[in-house]
Amino acid sequence: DWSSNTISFSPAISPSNPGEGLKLRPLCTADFSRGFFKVLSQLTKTGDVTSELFIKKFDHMKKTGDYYVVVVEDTQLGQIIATATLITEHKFIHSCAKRGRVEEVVVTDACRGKQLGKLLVATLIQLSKKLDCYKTTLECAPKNVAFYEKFGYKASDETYMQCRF
Ligand code: 16G
Repeated sequence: DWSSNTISFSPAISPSNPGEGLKLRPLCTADFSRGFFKVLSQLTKTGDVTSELFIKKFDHMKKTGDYYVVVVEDTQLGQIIATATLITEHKFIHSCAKRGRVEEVVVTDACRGKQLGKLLVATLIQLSKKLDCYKTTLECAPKNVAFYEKFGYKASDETYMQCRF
């Protein structure tokens, strides 16, 4: 079973079968012209990113081996409709373990209600287990807490802090 017992999909979908006319796969450079940034812009400010800058960043991420950027493509339209990223952070602690970070989970507004967010997060949690991460964490808006709790995420007793520049 690819997903944990506590997560169920109705209708049944899976990474290899995400829904009619849809494909779940790793990000590729051609996705720049398939609206990848339009999807990201529904989460936060993306800034103006040229295809050159995108490719440079993509190549850097790929080289590290620690970035798992997945997308869902509407194959009919040739458009990206959802994305999520797993990053593995390397540690000396916990016997030189890895920590998983789930980032940039976004489903384009017109395509909500197809369980795609759930599918992406379940897929990345499964992947982080397979990669032997000792934990996986994320930050989210208060309105999304209930969504992530379904996967076993709990508010931590640690306080999330940030410095913004
Ligand atoms: C959310 C995202 C995070 C993203 C941030 C961007 C998830 C689970 N969390 O917290 O990955 O980096 O928004 O917000 O998708 P910012 O532009 O304010 O940094």
